[in-house]
Amino acid sequence: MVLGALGVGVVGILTGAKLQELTSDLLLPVTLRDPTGLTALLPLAGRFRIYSVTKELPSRSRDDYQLRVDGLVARPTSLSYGDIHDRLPQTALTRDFQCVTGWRVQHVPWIGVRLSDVLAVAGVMPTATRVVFHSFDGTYTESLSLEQALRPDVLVAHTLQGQPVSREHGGPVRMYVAPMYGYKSCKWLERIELVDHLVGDGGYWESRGYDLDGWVGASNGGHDEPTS
Ligand SMILES: Nc1nc2c(c(=O)[nH]1)N[C@H]1C(S)=C(S)[C@@H](COP(=O)(O)O)O[C@H]1N2
Ligand SMILES: [Mo]
Repeated sequence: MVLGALGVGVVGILTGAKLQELTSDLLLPVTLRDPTGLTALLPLAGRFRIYSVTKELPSRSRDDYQLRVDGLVARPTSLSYGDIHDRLPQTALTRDFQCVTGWRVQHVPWIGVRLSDVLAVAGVMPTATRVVFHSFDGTYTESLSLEQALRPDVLVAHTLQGQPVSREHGGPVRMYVAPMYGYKSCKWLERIELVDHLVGDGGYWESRGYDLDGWVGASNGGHDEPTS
């Protein structure tokens, strides 16, 4: 199903409040994000590393891009880049980005659609308990519990630091799971699958020893659940 066919349902979830949040976040002056200006002077601090577990960086044009939402949903859905960028409600978030290997980028602004808004389009069936993310690199997977997936700080992201998410960073569309370490945010996202069980260990890095729940902690907006 394409988004246009949904008509009234989609209009119903577009709200002025979300656009306001977007505007005010983007208008935050740079000086407020880095009051001393010192962060920018440290050579390696504040820089993203580019990660891919596959040899080549995958590539997909915005025109060819489709995000499938399937599994235990009422309406298996395919969203275009335009659906994600223009037709679904937009949410902006500014948080630190942190990798378990120790690097961290502070105050990174993202724009995208809340995963909860994407899931609402497809209609999650009552039997679903987990959400699996598939990358078009053909290898990487990640997952969240349904409760984690419905948090307001979990985005299907198209914009990073004011620019379209680049190929290196997992564009045209990637996950951004703000309260968790970077490995929970699947790059080159092509499919969101609703399931009723833990699939394997829960993800690529989970199979290599990382925690299933990758909470960063209070520095990233905090969370209400204990780390398991
Ligand atoms: N498909 C895919 N997604 C991925 C990864 C990857 O190798 N492949 N690495 C993860 C890890 S460990 C981190 S820290 C972030 C890094 O995002 P970046 O490459 O945009 O800095 O992406 C995460 N998502
Ligand atoms: Mo990472």
